[in-house]
Amino acid sequence: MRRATIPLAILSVCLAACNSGADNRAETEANASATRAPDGRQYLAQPLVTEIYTADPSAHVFDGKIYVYPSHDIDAGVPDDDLGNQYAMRDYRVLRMDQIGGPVTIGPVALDVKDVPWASQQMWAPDAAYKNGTYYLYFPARDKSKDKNGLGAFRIGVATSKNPMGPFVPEPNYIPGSFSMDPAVFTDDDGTSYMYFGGIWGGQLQRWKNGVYDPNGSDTDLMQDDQPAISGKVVRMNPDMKTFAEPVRDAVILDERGQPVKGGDHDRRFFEASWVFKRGGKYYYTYSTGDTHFVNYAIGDNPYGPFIYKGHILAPVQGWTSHHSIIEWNGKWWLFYHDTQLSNKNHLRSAKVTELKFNADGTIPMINPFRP
Ligand code: FUB
Repeated sequence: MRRATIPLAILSVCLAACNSGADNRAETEANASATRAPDGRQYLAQPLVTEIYTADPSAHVFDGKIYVYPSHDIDAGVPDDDLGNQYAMRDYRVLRMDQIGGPVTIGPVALDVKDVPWASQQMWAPDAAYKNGTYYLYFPARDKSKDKNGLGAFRIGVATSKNPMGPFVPEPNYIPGSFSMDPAVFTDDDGTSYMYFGGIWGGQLQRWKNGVYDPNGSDTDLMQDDQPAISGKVVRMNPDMKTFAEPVRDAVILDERGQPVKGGDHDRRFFEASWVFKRGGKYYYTYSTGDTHFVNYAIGDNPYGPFIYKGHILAPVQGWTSHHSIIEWNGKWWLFYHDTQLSNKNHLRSAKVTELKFNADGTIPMINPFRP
């Protein structure tokens, strides 16, 4: 992955913000007063928290409060590469707020990779769900196999808790039939839950064909520009919320002519970061385009798709990755996203939130993460 090239002056400070019950160790090395990007643009929003780095924010409303399940970025000293090895996260911490813009509580460690029997490393973007008194934390990590790069295959695990902040107890094995990364669980009005997941390049989706993994497979999708793009995945969950109810399906994105978006169409093709929400009876499938750094949306009539491509939701943020979630709260819609404002390093990101608006026809005006 692309390396950030513009260094910031380093000011190590304890950025004591709105935090209770959290580890107060300052992890950030940032200029606390930086409200402009290195190129002079002004950020649209400020980080939710500054004591720790948080990314890939999956937001939910549970019992009237807003909970955010982010990746917990750390600096493991791993250089940037196209496989994402620099994203060497080891645990999860949950954020809680009573209202958007209010104080944010950082929870204690909710799950540590050392407590997950099947996982070796890289606790990437998680999500959460609630059902019948139990909270479910879904998380990707590499298993203990070795591919051509000496790295494990990504799988998706689940852990449970009676408390939305955790701690979560992991199942001994990953979800049977799961693979790749970036799980996002959407629960429809009838109570049926679906998991959307997958990512190409470092997320390994291109190595999976008909349910079989090739540990020597390609590290990118660049070999199939003229073919239909590799699709993200969707699968219905069993009522136990720990297993898949059916074989995994493709979440296909079609262009305006009803043709599958092509692999070479990097402004539109799926890369990672699935998130689905429902509005006006329509299913909005949202995702990141990876190497072109957009968050996009496509609309379908049912949870499986196909989804018709509509446009960009979020223009490129500062940093290589873009990953988001969308919730309705207090009569408005909100986009949670991340950027590298506090570090200017691709792997040390900060979650943010801003309002998401809709046009009368259900389309979404693109958000610029910088002020005009
Ligand atoms: O945080 C690690 C990876 O970076 C996520 O899983 C991707 O979505 C990207 O944000």
